[in-house]
This record gives sequence, C-alpha cells and structure tokens, in this order.
Amino acid sequence: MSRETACPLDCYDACSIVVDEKGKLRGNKEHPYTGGYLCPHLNHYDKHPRIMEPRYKGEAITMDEAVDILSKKLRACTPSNVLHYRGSGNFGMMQQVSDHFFASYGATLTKGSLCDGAGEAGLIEGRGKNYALSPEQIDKAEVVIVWGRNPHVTNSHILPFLKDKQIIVIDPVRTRMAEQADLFLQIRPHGDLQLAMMLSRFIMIEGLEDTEFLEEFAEEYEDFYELTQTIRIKAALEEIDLTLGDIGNVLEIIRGKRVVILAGVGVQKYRNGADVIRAIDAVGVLLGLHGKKGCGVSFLGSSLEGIETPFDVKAKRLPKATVDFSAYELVFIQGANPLNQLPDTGRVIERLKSVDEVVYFGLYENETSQRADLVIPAKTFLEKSDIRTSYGHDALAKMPKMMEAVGGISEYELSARLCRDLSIELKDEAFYLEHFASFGEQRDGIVKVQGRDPIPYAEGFETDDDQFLFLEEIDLDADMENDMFLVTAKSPKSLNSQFTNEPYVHVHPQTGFLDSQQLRIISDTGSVELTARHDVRVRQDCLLIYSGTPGVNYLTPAKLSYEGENAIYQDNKVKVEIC
Ligand SMILES: Nc1nc2c(c(=O)[nH]1)N[C@H]1C(S)=C(S)[C@@H](COP(=O)(O)OP(=O)(O)OC[C@H]3O[C@@H](n4cnc5c(=O)[nH]c(N)nc54)[C@H](O)[C@@H]3O)O[C@H]1N2
Ligand SMILES: Nc1nc2c(c(=O)[nH]1)N[C@H]1C(S)=C(S)[C@@H](COP(=O)(O)OP(=O)(O)OC[C@H]3O[C@@H](n4cnc5c(=O)[nH]c(N)nc54)[C@H](O)[C@@H]3O)O[C@H]1N2
Ligand code: SF4
Ligand SMILES: [Mo]
Repeated sequence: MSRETACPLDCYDACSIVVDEKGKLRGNKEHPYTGGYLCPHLNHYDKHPRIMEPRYKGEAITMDEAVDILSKKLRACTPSNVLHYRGSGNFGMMQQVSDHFFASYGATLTKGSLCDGAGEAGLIEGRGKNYALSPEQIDKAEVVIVWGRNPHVTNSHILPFLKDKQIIVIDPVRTRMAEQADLFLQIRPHGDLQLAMMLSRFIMIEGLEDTEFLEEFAEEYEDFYELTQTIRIKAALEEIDLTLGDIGNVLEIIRGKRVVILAGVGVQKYRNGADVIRAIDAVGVLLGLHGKKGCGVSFLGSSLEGIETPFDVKAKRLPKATVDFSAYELVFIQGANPLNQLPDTGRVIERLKSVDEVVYFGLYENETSQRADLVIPAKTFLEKSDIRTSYGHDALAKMPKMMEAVGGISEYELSARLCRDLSIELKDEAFYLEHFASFGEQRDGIVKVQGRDPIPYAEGFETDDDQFLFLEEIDLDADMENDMFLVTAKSPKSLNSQFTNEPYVHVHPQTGFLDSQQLRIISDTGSVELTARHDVRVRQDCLLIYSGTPGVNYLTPAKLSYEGENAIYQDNKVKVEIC
C-alpha cells in the first residue's frame, strides 16, 4: 500500500509525494500541482549521506547523552545568554515546536528573513497583506511576466501552468525560461525599480491604465504618475542597459491582455528591495490586474497566512541577517547552515569563536556542523510527523510518519525532553498536528488553507481604506558603476546549502577569464577563491555564484534591507583577480 506525504524542502512547489511499499518516493499523479513528478533533490533524497551519530567535542555519544548535555548546559546558563537560531531546512510547521521551548525558557530568538522579507514588506505596504496567486489563476493568464524568478530551477511545478502563454522574462541571466520567452530583457542587476517606474509611466502615456479600477482602489495614481516623471528616461535606460524599444515591446505584448507578473526573490536582494517590489506591484495596479480572473502580481506568498500558530510565545527577537553570535554563551542552530548561508561569513566565523557551546541540530554535515561542539542528528521528514503549507500555492499537506527512524531525534521529541527537564508545559504532538490540520478545508479536490480567496483583492486591498498605497518617493541609490555585479541565485543541484554545492563562479567567456581558471573574488566585506566556469547565460558585467557555493557569503554584507529586516545578498559590487 502506498501512502501520501509532502516534500519538506523550502520550495515554492511543496510537492505531494507517494511513498510505495519499498520506500520509493514518487510525485503524486493525482495532485493538481505535483502532476506525478518530483525534482532531482527528492528523486535522489536517500543518496545524500546524513549524520547518524550525535557527537560532543568530536567524540561520538548516544542520543540520551547528547540530550542530557544540552539539558544540563541550558540549566546552567542564564536564559538571556542563549540564542535559538532556526533556519528553513525543513518547512514543516512542527519545526516551530523548538521556538516554544526556547521562548518559554527565556532565550533570544530571531526575526526578519534571509529570503523574501524585503519584498514581502514592500507588498504589505502597498496592499496591506501579501496574497500570492494560485497556479489555477496563473493558468488563466494570456501573458506571464517572469520577473527575477527562475522557474525551471526553483519552481518547476509551475511550468505546466505557463504553457501556451506569451512569456516575458526580466533577468540579468539568460535562464531556460528566457531562452523560450517571447521577449527577454537582460536587465542590468538592480535595474528593476527604474524599469518598473518607466513601464508605469508609459502605461499612463499610452492610456493602458484601468481608470475605473484606479478610481475605486488606487486613487493616488496621478501622484504616482508624477513620481514616475522624475526618472530621466535616457539616463535610466542607459544605466539599466535596456532601450526604449524594449519598453515598447513589453507594452505591445501586454496591451489588453490578462497579465500575471510572477516576481521572485532575485529583484529584492538589495537594501531597497521593498521599494523594488512595490514599484513592480504598481505596474500591475495601473493595469488593473488585481482581483481579476487570470491576472495579478504574485511574489512569494505568506505561507502562514490564515494560520494561527500555538508556538508563538513572546520572546526577545533579533534580526537574523545581522545576529551577533558572540553575545551568547550557547547558540542552538536548527535546520540551518549559518556558516554558509548568512551574509558576511568572515564576521560569522569570528563571532562564533567566543561562543562556549555551539549546538547544531540538523540532517547533514556542513560548515556549521563542523564548527559545532554538540551535534544532534535530526530525523528525516519520512521518520516523523509534520504538516506544511507553501509560498507558491494554497495547499495544506499532512506529512505523516512513513517509516521507523534509523537515527536521529525529531524536533518534537527533543523539545519534549527539554520541556520536561526544565518544567515547561508542552501538549501532545497530536494536539499540535490537529491544530494545524484544522486550518485546512477541501477545495478543488485537495486540502487547502481555509479562507484564502481564489482571486485575491477582488473586494479591494487589505489596507485601512481598501486603497493601494503607491510609493511616494524613491531612492535610486544603486551603485551601477565600477567593478562587477554579484548575482547569487539558486542552483539546480542544491537546495540552498543542502545536497550538491560546487566551488564555481560563472563568468561570460568575453570577460577574458579562462574556463577552469582560479579566481579570487573580492568585495568590501571579504573574498573567496573559486574556479571559473564559462557561461554565456551571464551578462559580461556580472558574476553568477549560486546560493550554497562554499564561501560565497564572504562577499555579502551583514546589513539589513531598509524595510523587512532582510539580508541583502546582491548589494556589494565585486572585483576579480586571477589567483
Ligand atoms: N533548485 C533549487 N530550488 C529552490 C532553491 C534552491 O536553492 N535550489 N531555493 C528555494 C528558496 S529558499 C527560494 S527563496 C526560492 C527562490 O527562487 P527564485 O525566486 O527563483 O530565486 P533566485 O534563484 O534567487 O533568483 C531568481 C532569478 O532572479 C534573477 N536576478 C538576480 N538579480 C536580479 C535583479 O537584480 N533583477 C532581476 N530582474 N532578476 C534578478 C536571477 O538571475 C535568477 O534567475 O527557490 C526555492 N527553490
Ligand atoms: N549567497 C546567498 N546566500 C543565501 C541565499 C542566496 O540566494 N544567495 N538565499 C537565502 C535564502 S532565500 C534562504 S531561504 C537561506 C537558507 O539558509 P538556511 O535556512 O541556513 O538553509 P540551508 O542552507 O538549506 O540549511 C538547511 C540545513 O537544515 C538541515 N535540515 C534539513 N532538514 C531538517 C530537519 O528535518 N530537521 C532539522 N533539525 N534540520 C534539517 C540540513 O542539515 C541543512 O544543512 O539562505 C539564504 N542565503
Ligand atoms: S520541486 Fe520543490 S517541493 Fe517538489 S520535490 Fe523538488 S524541492 Fe520538493
Ligand atoms: Mo528562501
């Protein structure tokens, strides 16, 4: 008998998985989004060696000993000297159970994001809430603008819903989607705010705006039009390396059509990331795309929208991207690899040095497990029970335990032990699983999060007066000159730092660097040596280094976006030297 679960990874698709009698994982054919196939990460899930034994200061120990050590250390510490740092290695909602323990204990937790926080802040400022479009709505579009998102790599289960549509891609990298697109704008990185402002301006000049919609839901549109006029068109086009013809071509394709804009994290890895997304959103608002069938602007949705969490205990929280580990005696790291994924790796290493006890709770060996004093192996998603939602669609998927564990401990089991030892109340696992499941309802043949509108914003925006709030000023502080741009996007072979990470920097052959040459990449923050890979997809003024590449974040700054407390992985320009 085969049974159903869902992929635990941090991915738009949250695939539905069927596990057969032999334990083989297959994409669920009956599921409208998964459509019977998985991606390489899950097809080869059991090929990646996991940590089997706990260890303390390099010595193998039993799980009981590991939990005892942790429990004893926590009892000896002042709670305010303990940091709980949880990443998104597993997207299940039960992963939050450790937040409950650590917050109740009095530790510091994190807030903000390494991912989509800037974009989300921008969307919320404009619309009040961030609802994404379901694949069914995207399917009803005639034109899809893929703006800073790489569906073949990061969101492959959306592809069937993009079939037979006119596609416009806006990306500094010639992605596979760009190859197939009707129009590809190979924009200079960080040029999107200017492009969105110019598109908005020409939408108004050409009379493509939806006046009826604007009068009702976005009455300040004329003020926004004035703001778009502050952009000097010739200079701006030159800066972002596009032409007036490119803008004309976009308008030609979208004129009178049902248009969906799919924005990804690529456009918002900058200090002003919130403004960038808000300007892109304004393009959709001027066209009257919100609240209509087959239309809209969709970013990464809020996966927990409409779901109350029972684990939300009040705690001191500090922004993740700039967290200072050195302020703590004990740092507990769960489902994360901060020594690879946090910005400014040099700073992270330095700050971790003075921490007495670094605890790593995860599945795989990585930079962080190597540095940890205490290593506690986790169970895989197949060996424990969880439940998840997604930022790419509205499904709510149960992830029941599929098999007995061959090693590790679950997040619930570990938290339950710690709660018991430190006299903190915790309910049964089943209580929490049922709590989360209670937010589901049967819709369109699957379980979805209840209360989410199939066509969001049909009744207006979620702001105080239902109006969309346009940007009122813009800060074009992007450094568009000198040196090269760092593009750090997702790899087809890894899920951030999980699975296969190769030490490559992708460069255009015409940069003059040779394939296989060792290059030193230098930024204001630090440097890293990587092997050059010729790649004609990349602009000549850019270097592409995938997320998860060893050492990539030596180059990125520990600074927050102006809004959304997000990391900013592409704000630093870089120089290259031959080693
Ligand atoms: N295979 C795989 N899938 C993944 C992940 C993974 O690591 N590997 N990670 C998952 C996670 S955590 C997330 S958040 C999602 C993110 O998935 P996506 O939203 O697709 O994010 P990225 O791949 O970071 O960037 C998307 C595109 O933005 C482009 N880009 C970079 N800078 C700019 C810019 O300034 N302007 C414009 N217009 N485009 C730009 C990049 O070239 C890239 O093609 O993917 C998830 N899925
Ligand atoms: N340069 C650069 N840096 C980036 C990005 C980028 O595009 N470029 N992307 C950013 C983004 S979008 C994100 S989301 C972050 C992601 O950064 P992190 O949240 O740190 O994610 P990963 O690197 O994937 O590390 C996940 C770890 O979780 C562990 N894990 C997996 N499953 C489980 C489980 O069930 N239980 C437990 N306890 N552990 C588990 C694995 O051991 C794995 O090593 O990185 C950010 N960093
Ligand atoms: S596409 Fe995403 S959700 Fe689907 S199996 Fe791969 S990583 Fe998991
Ligand atoms: Mo992410």
